[in-house]
Amino acid sequence: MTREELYMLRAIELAENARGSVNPNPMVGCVIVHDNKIIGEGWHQEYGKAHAEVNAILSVKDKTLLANSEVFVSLEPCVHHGKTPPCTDLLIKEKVKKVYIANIDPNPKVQGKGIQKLRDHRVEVVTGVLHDEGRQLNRRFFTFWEKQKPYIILKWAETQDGFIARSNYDSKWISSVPSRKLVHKWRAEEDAILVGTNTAQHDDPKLNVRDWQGKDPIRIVIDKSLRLKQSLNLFDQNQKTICYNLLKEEEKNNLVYVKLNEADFLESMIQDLYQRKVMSVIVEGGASLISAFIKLNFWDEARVFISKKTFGEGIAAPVLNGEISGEEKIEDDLLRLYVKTS
Ligand code: AOF
Ligand code: ZN
Repeated sequence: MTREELYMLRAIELAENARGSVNPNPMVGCVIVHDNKIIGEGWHQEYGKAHAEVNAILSVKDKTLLANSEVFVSLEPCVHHGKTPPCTDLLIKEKVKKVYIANIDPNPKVQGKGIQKLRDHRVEVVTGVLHDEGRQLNRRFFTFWEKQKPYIILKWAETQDGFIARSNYDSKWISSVPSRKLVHKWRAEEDAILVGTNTAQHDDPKLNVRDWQGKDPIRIVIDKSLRLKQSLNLFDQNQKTICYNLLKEEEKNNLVYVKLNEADFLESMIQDLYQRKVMSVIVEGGASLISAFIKLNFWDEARVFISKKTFGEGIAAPVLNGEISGEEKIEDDLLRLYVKTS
């Protein structure tokens, strides 16, 4: 690893601190180096608050060192007046010597303009340092802007013999306790969590974060003919909930009903979520909803728990033709991770 990559790795590590706190903004980290020593570090900590570069500059004790320093930032510095003033202006004002960037910001308000402005002001710019790592870190953000849709994660647990539930829809409990805890961590990392009608009816899930510390995601439920009982946990209004259906459009407090057409139901639901700036969705079932996402090629990543239990009969688990990107043992379960290749 080169020295530039090493400093960028630190910037990416700092960015990671913001997981779950800055959506729909990207996670960004920044390291300031003078004479081969790190003199400042920062990251974008909270949506709407100071960007990584601002926090890194604030952390520098001797501000006179900024002129002639090198700045390593995981995303191209912004040029727009958003919730905060442009970071490029700050870097130019502080007369930093060189800026290293992992990725160009795909947000059309920036998209190369930050790099151009720095160069126009004689700040040297190097791009693409740990490019792949930067894209992996902010894969939700890149998908959101480049494909104009939320990043979609499919998640399910299946038995050794390939069932996701028994024929009576009973699916408790296929995966182990540590696996279920991990799912709560995942919930806190995504903007929204989606279930279909059968899962809502049979499991009566709360879809909140209980076994982990973090924010609750937006709950999304599909209930085409509005047959779900209002007494279900999903409708308790404790969390923002969107119910996609074919019949009514309504908004009361935390509960939003959105009416869609049958013909392109899932496509328009995804489009609506994009418009609402939902950057990522974790789909927690059931089998037919997950299979529909697979059929439409609407997924980006899948996380499958394979338990040692067997059911012998039941509802078949979805079948995925993705590339296995990793496997991990979690107590008695095998967690298999898939990424979409095309
Ligand atoms: C940076 N450094 O640390 C981040 C950037 O509404 P605002 O002002 O917070 O702007 C959000 C946009 O700014 C976001 O969509 C992305 O393009 C960029 N994020 N840029 O220079 C940062 N978080
Ligand atoms: Zn900025």
